[in-house]
Amino acid sequence: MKAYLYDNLPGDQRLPHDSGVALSPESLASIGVLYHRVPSVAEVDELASSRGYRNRDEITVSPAAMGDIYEAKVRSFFDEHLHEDEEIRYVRDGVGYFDVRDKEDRWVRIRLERDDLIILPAGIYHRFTTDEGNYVQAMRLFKDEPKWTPLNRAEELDANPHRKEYVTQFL
Ligand code: KMT
Ligand code: NI
Repeated sequence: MKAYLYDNLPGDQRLPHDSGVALSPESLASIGVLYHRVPSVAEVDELASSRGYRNRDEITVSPAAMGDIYEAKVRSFFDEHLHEDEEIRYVRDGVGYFDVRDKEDRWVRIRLERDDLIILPAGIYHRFTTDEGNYVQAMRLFKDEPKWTPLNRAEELDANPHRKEYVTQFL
């Protein structure tokens, strides 16, 4: 895992966009984003059951796995959004970038590779992309029914109870 401020320069979303300003796991925790390196699925099982998670799936994001829709999928994951549930993402292979908004509404880029696990709180604005390798395999874990619905950033969402809770707790 490596976290840093996103450079906001033009160029493909899959480039590193590393501004050179590194961020610590503690600063991620201050916005509710928890990082763990988890070398075995057995330890993920423990973490998941201790936090009340009951569902999971595995997704491979790559041209080989997705075919013609790959480019469109990668673009849609990169639309800024939030979810109404906390969720865990656990990278099994390849590389993925999660970008999350910090307290100043800047993008923080979090580079995840094999055995990196991240817990995103409900209500945090974020987006996702593969890197130039165009390949990531990840486990997605949910507390209840898989609720994938991304809610795209919008002013109306300021009134969303999950967003309000996040803002109260972390921003
Ligand atoms: C999310 O929440 O944005 C995603 O799950 C993106 C794809 S999972 C590697
Ligand atoms: Ni999401």
